[in-house]
Amino acid sequence: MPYHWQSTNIKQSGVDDMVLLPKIQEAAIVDNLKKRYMDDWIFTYIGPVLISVNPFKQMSYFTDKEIEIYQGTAQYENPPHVYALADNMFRNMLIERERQCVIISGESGAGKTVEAKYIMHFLAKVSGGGPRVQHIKDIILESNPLLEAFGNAKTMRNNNSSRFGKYVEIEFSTGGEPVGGKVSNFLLEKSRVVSQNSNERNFHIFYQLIAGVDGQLRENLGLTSPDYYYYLNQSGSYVVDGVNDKADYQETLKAMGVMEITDEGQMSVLQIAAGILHLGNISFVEHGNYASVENTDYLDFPAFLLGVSPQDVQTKLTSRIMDSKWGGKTETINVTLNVEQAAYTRDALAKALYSRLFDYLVGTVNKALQEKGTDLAIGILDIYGFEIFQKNGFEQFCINYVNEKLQQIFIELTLKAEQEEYVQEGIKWTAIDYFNNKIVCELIESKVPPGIMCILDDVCATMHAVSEGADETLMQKLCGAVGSHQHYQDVSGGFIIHHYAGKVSYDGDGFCERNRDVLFNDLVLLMQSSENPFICSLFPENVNQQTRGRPSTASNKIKTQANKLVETLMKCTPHYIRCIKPNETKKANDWEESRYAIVTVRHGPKWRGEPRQGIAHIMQSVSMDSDQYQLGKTKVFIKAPESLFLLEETRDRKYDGYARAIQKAFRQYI
Ligand code: AOV
Ligand code: MG
Repeated sequence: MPYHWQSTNIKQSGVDDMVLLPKIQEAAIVDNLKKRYMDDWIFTYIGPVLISVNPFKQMSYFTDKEIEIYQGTAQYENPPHVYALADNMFRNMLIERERQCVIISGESGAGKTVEAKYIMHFLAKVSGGGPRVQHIKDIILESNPLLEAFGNAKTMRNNNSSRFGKYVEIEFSTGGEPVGGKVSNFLLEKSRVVSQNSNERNFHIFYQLIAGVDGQLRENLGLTSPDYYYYLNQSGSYVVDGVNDKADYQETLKAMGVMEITDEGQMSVLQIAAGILHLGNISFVEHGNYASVENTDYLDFPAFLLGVSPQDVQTKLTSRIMDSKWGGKTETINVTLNVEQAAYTRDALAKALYSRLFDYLVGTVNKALQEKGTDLAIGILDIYGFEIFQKNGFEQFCINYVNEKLQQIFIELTLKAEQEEYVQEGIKWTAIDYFNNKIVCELIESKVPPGIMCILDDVCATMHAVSEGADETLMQKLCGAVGSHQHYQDVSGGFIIHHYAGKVSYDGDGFCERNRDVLFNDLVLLMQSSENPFICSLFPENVNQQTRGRPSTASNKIKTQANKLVETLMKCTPHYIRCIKPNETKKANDWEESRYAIVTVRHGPKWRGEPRQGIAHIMQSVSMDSDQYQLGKTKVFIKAPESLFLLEETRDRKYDGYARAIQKAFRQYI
C-alpha cells in the first residue's frame, strides 16, 4: 500500500533520492537535505545509502502504522525511511537466502544507536512466531537498555553516547522467525570509569543506582549523593537533560531479568558497581616516599561490597609482588608503591572489575540468545564514530583504526566493485581517484613490514616499567620504522596519522601502558580471594601459569576483532545508513549552515516500455543534464560526488568527485 502523504503531517519536499537531482553537487545536496529536514523529513536516499538527519525530536512517523505501510513494499513506493531499509534487508534475506548486514556510520550524536533500535524494532514487529520466538525478540530488544546502562554515558557531544561498539546478529529460521543471535562488543572505553572530562558523566549505571535504589539496599550499598564519589565528582556533571536515571534503573533491572540473571546475580552486579564507586574514594598520602591509605575507614565499604578483607585491599593497593632476577635465580620481592602508583593500581582494579562486568553482561545476552548458526541472519553494526579531540590518546587511536577498517570495507564492497562494473558494462569513464585507505590500515596493522601496532607490541614486550621511558622509546622506534610513511608524521611527544577522514595528532603518553593492559597478579589474587563466588568468576585466570609467548595486548585484541568483523561483514549483503548531525546544539529544527553531509540512487517510477527509453524519460522528468549520467548495457550510471563516508568528516576539505554507479535497482524496477 503506497504511503499516503496526506494522512500524515509530512509534506513531500525536495527529492527522495539525491541521484535524481539535476546536478549532483554539494550545494544541491545540502540544500535538498536542509529543505527536507526543515519540513520534518529526516530520511533521504543517495543511491543505495540511506541518509538520516538527526531531528532531535520525536517524529510522528515511527508508529505501528508506518511499520505496516513499509512492510513488504518496494522501496520506491514510499518515502525514504529506515523501515524501508529494514524491510528490504528482511525480504532480501528470505528471498535471496543471504545474510544481510547494515553498517551505520556517522559522527558522535548523529543518531546511529537510535536508527539501530528502529531496525530491531521493525524486525521484531514484522517477523512472526510463538512464545519462544517472542522471548528471543524480548532478549534482543531488552539488550539495548541493559548494555546502554553499562556502556553509554553523557559526553560533550551526545547525552547517550555509546562508549563501546557492537555488532548485533539476529538469526532467523527459513520462515523468517527470529530464533537466536549474537552480540559482539568492541573496546569499551573503560578509562571513563575512573575519570571523565568536565561536563561529561561516568557510565549511566552509577547514576541509576544512586537515583533508583532505596531502603535497606541503599544502605547496604552505601549509596548517597553522587558528589560523594571521587569517580563521579571530577566532572561536575550529574544530571542529563531528557534522562530519567530513576526510571532507567527499573528498566535495567527488568532487562537483567529478561537475560535470566538470577536475583542473586543481579545483587552481585549492583554490589560490584557500588563497590567500584567506593573503591574510588580510597586516597593515598605520601609517607616517606611511599604511599599509605589516607583514611583507612574508606577501606571498609569497598572491601565489604567486594567480599574481601580491608587489610588485603590496603596491602594490594600500596605494594606489589614482583619477580626479580638475581644471580640467575628468580626471586619474588615485595615492592612498595608511591602515591601515583597506588592510585594507578586502584584505578586499574576499578577498570578491570567494570570491563569484566560488562563482558559478563554481554555474555548473559548471548547465553539467552543461544546462537544457532543458521544461514539466515541480519547483522546491525553500531559503533562509535571517528574521533578527533584536542588531545587524542590510545583509545582514539583504536577507535579511529576500527573506522578506518570500516571505510576499507565500504571501498571494497562498493566503489571497487562498481568501477569494475563500469568496465564490464562498457561505460566510458575517467578513472577518478578515490582515496583507497588500505595504505592507512597497513600503516597501523601491518605485520611485514611492521606497522604501528606491531612496533607498539614489540616495545611493550621488551620494556616492562613505565619508568623505563617506554613511550619515548616507542616514539623513536616508530620514527625509525614508519617515519617516512606518507600518512605518518612525527611530532614531539607523539605522532600524526593522516586518516581517510583527516589528520589526527596522537599524544604518545600512556600508549604502552594502555596497550599492555595487564592486571597485576596481586589484584587478580585479591579478587580471587573474594567470598562472593560471582566476583571470583570474573577473574578465572591462573596467575601461576606462565603464558606461552607474549601476553595479548589491547591493540592485538582490537586488531583481531576488527579483522573478524570485516570477515563477517564481507559474507553479508551490505546496506548502509549514514547518520548526520545537523547542529552542535542538540536542538530540533536547527540546521547549521557550515555543516554538510552527503550522499548516491535507488528508485524510480514504474515503466513498462523499453528500458533505455524509460531511463531517458526519468532523467528528463527530473531535469537531469545528459552529462550527468551514462547508460550501460544493463544499468544506468549517474555521476555523483564524493564518497558518502568521507563527507561529514571532511566537510571543510576539498575532494575530487568520482563517478559513482548507481541503479542496481533500476533494472529490477523497470
Ligand atoms: P550516535 O549513536 O550516533 O552517537 P544517538 O543515536 O545516541 O547517536 O543519538 C543521539 C541523540 O539524538 C538521541 O539520544 C536522541 O535524543 C537524538 N536522536 C537521534 N536520532 C533520532 C531520531 N530518529 N528521532 C529522535 N531523536 C533522535 V555515539 O554513540 O556518541 O557515537 O557515538
Ligand atoms: Mg551510539
